[in-house]
Amino acid sequence: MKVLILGIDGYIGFPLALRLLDRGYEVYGADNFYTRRRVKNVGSKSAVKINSFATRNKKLNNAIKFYMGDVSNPKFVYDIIRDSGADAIVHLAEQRSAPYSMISLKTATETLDKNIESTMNIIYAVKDLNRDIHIVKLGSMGEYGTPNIDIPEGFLDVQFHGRSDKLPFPRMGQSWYHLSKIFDTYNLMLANRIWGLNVSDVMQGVVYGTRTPEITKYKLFTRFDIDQIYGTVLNRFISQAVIGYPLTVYGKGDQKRAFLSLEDSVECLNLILDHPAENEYKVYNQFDEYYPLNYLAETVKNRYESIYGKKVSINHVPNPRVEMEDHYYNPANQNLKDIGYRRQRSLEDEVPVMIKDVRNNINTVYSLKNVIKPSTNWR
Ligand code: USQ
Repeated sequence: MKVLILGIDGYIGFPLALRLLDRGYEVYGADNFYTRRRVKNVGSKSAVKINSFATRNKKLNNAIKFYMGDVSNPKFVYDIIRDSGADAIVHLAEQRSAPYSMISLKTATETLDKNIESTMNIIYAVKDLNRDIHIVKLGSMGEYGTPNIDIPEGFLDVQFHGRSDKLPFPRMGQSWYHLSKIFDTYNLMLANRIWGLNVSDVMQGVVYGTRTPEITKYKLFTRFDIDQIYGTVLNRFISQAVIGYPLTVYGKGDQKRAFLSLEDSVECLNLILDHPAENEYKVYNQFDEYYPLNYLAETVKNRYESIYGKKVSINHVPNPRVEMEDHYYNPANQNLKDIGYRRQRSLEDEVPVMIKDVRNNINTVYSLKNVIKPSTNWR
């Protein structure tokens, strides 16, 4: 199978490429190195050292056929889909930071424009060039927000005034980034309805981790961001513990979010590629487990203290975001289990491995101390 990974230089794109190469897929990839530039612009960089994409690909004997370009450019998207002859496209090439989208009008509209355009470019190119292509699109668990009822996978059985229907579950994202993913969801749903495109829309939770078996095998790391714009919560907590910085829990810390390890993310995407949507728009809630943030902070603290004997403190900083800090949360993830997903790595397995990898890059983490403190305020 030929798979085209858009955003192949990214946190998930690169380990996914390694996994697919190892499993015998033909891997094509595109990137414009936007994340590297944007992270540099906020004074940061990957806390785990990574080489350029070209150097990493060279170590793989250039096994990845690479296209340099921007997926918000329709001609580029048409050209690479035609040239690769891909059977499946994994779209990981959107602006992926909620805080970035909340900095200003400019970053909000940039996020909305670029993200929506890129998905529309894929939809139209697939419709025009080859409607058999399986589109695997990365959405977000954050599209649903935190409703006071269970969260199903995309759709809800509704009874109203004596009639019933299966309708899209209400989306109540809490940043312009999450809103951009919601627009993608509706655009993909329509593309399936009118042209029968094969879509797997992946509502992914927060990913954590530094490794997959292939990263270890090839000694080729993926990026690992820890700054207040691009770093996600557990990756930040680990780095904070390593340099003796108090863990920055935003607000009360009883916010619940869905999480999965990098290894599980790659495993799930591989499974979805092996089970293509056929003339359907299918939603996967992609996560392993959900936790309150306080549980994550306590886990990092306890593991660090017990392994290294150094004290870790937890600081409940004023929440820079507008979000509920204590709420009901019960999302389903049966669709992945139905195609064979079983947890590969638990939080408890992964935390010590992450601590070790981050400690091996401790000087870089110290050098990024100034970009850890949250300064992007939703209000
Ligand atoms: N948080 C802290 N301390 C921190 C950083 C974050 O308490 O130092 C809290 C946030 O307030 C939030 C939660 O942790 O309640 C998650 O924040 P995050 O920065 O780890 O993740 P988020 O902004 O939600 O976005 C990330 C990815 C995004 C993906 C999303 C999945 O950047 O691409 O779509 O996770 S989800 O969270 O399910 O929407």
